[in-house]
Amino acid sequence: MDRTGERETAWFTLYLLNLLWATAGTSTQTQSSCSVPPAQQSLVSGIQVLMENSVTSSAYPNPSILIAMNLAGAYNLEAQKLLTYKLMASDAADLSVGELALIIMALTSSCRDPGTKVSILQKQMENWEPSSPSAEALSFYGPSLAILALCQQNSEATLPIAVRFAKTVPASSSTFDIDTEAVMTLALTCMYNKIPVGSEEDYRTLFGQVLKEVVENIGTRIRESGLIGNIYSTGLAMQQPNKEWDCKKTMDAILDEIKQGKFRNPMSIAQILPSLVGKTYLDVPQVSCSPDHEVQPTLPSYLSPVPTLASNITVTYTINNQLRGVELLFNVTIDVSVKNGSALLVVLEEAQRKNPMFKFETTMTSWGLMISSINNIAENNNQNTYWQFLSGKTPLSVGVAAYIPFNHEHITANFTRY
Ligand code: B12
Ligand SMILES: *[C@@H]1O[C@H](CO)[C@@H](O)[C@H](O)[C@H]1NC(C)=O
Ligand SMILES: *[C@@H]1O[C@H](CO)[C@@H](O)[C@H](O)[C@H]1NC(C)=O
Ligand SMILES: *[C@@H]1O[C@H](CO)[C@@H](O)[C@H](O)[C@H]1NC(C)=O
Ligand SMILES: *[C@@H]1O[C@H](CO)[C@@H](O)[C@H](O)[C@H]1NC(C)=O
Repeated sequence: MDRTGERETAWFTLYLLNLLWATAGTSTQTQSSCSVPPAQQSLVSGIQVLMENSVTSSAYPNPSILIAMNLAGAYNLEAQKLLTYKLMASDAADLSVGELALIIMALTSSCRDPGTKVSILQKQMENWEPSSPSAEALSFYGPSLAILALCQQNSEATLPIAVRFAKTVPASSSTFDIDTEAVMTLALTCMYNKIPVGSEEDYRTLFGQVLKEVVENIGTRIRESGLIGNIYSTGLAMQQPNKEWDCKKTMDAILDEIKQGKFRNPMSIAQILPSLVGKTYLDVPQVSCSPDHEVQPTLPSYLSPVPTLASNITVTYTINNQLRGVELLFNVTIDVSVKNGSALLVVLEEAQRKNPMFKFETTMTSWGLMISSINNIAENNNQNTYWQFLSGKTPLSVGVAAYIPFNHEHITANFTRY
């Protein structure tokens, strides 16, 4: 579809965007109604400390954590330094466009020059194209991060890349997940705000139209509880500058989830923290790097460890592949006994110990361990296949290292497509 011809909608789009976006667009302010109440501040500093303390010399160097701590104001200056140096030393050749983009934003947020990483990412994005005409929505997450990072470094050079990107978006926009739409919104907002004065109006129409669709779609995913999508997409979704929604309700819902201990994974904290301190990824180029925060924050009491329970539970575990290799199809079930309170990962290990068919492999990622292969059937990015985990028929909302099964639960690992 040729969007540049849609002149009639152009005026409406501009009108709408002027309502939705701050015109200058350099820094985003959060409405005062949407800030964390003083009485709840310790919840926020509590998870920030948890996130910062996850940074060790042996841990996966996670750029999202550096971005979050710099936007919020780092407490742990050692962790900040360690992460900055590790990310500076990372080799761009081994990284996906999304990883590269996050590292560029992370180094920028630490006031470091990302150097050749920017030109490498730009080259990669010049050659980028969706894997197929009906490209999978999830495959836009990394490229959206890339447009955002490049826009912040050199918006003029990014313009042709972003135009091509925006033109590929509309066909599948209704199927996007909230996480992807949130990042896409940030990327296109950055581009929209940096269209050079006097350039063709068509850019505004193009970016404006896609933005309008995506922001409207995010609007339809605001739940009764105030969450946008699920709890782990809400942090990213809150960064979109649509001021129409009841931000206070969303904030209260998130603070409640934090109280319940749902934000222990450092990556989940890294994605929610900017919104809790009234910042977005659009603020990355404006971070001031003078040292602040010498004081250690007060910690809330909810972080006390869960007591370990002595009794064992039984978990039924099925591995199912109906997708790959006619002679390789399998659907096998095993009962395993594990200590009550164990993570699902322990169930997988116990199953593997009892029966070699349940052999599995993992990959380390920013979210933790991902199950990449079971019984020699491996996920494949080009074929959009992966191991999905379900409880009964419901997909799990966290990974195997975080999920705690209950007695007689039926967990399935199903090889499927996204
Ligand atoms: C794309 C995506 C996927 C793709 C990744 C492959 C691909 N080719 O892109 C697929 C479909 C495989 C996937 C699978 C799952 N995902 Co996913 N995924 C995402 C998404 C939208 C973007 C990730 C990304 O590209 N990041 C950018 C790159 C640059 O960063 P990265 O760290 O290198 O990215 C890698 C990791 O994110 C990893 N990954 C993706 N999802 C998950 C989930 C877990 C638990 C782990 C450990 C790793 C992991 O795959 C990425 C590519 O290698 C995020 C959204 C978000 N808010 O982060 C959700 C998200 C991370 N996924 C989530 C979940 C729950 C899952 C599943 C557990 C779902 C399930 N029921 O099976 C499975 C993993 C199961 C397993 N085998 O271990 C949740 C995690 C919540 C949490 N607190 O743990 C998120 C936040 C979505 C959400 N809002 O709920 N996912
Ligand atoms: C796989 O096994 C489970 C549990 O035994 C069963 O409910 C399911 O119908 C089977 N699925 C297929 C595709 O054979
Ligand atoms: C209890 O679970 C552990 C693994 O967590 C296992 O090693 C042990 O054998 C189980 N005990 C019984 C009685 O099944
Ligand atoms: C397992 O522990 C939970 C609390 O964490 C408890 O509610 C449940 O009854 C326990 N189950 C068994 C079988 O001991
Ligand atoms: C498991 O994956 C297969 C292949 O993609 C799919 O047809 C089936 O519906 C999935 N089962 C569940 C329970 O999601």
